[in-house]
Amino acid sequence: MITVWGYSPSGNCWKVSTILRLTGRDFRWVETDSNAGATRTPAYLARNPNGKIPMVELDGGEIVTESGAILCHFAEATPYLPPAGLERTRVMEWLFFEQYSHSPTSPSPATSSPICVRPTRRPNVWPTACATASRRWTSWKTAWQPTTGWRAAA
Ligand SMILES: N[C@@H](CCC(=O)N[C@@H](CS)C(=O)NCC(=O)O)C(=O)O
Repeated sequence: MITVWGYSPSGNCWKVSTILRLTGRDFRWVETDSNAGATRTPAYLARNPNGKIPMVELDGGEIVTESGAILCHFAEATPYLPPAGLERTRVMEWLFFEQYSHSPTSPSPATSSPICVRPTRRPNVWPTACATASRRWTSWKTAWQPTTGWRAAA
């Protein structure tokens, strides 16, 4: 079974549990309090030398880290990720924006709201790139969304 090492208050970890639920997968959650040093143990670092959560172990024992990569892995070939091409590139725009410009300055996960993006041309199709909301999300949505046809899904 898929195993997720995550910390419940973390938005990056919320993204992982969300895509697993959206795609109907069973998974085991190992609560891992990074504030209490749980990502600095030798056992954890042996699996993920970067010492961060979320971390996923696939059915075959492979380890996958980085929330955006994990989202894409589980969204592949599902309604939650467009096929290769410009619409997938739009998803990547959001994923990279979220990691570089949003996530590092977002408020605490406890005050954030979950969001996804999707193309308005295909309502109710391809909600993806789940992340945490903040004022930066609001400004991104105002400046970027009208020019691309993408909008917040939740
Ligand atoms: N780019 C990474 C960021 C992961 C990250 O920063 N995780 C935080 C919790 S949200 C963490 O593990 N912090 C503990 C630490 O850095 O020691 C991702 O998206 O997965």
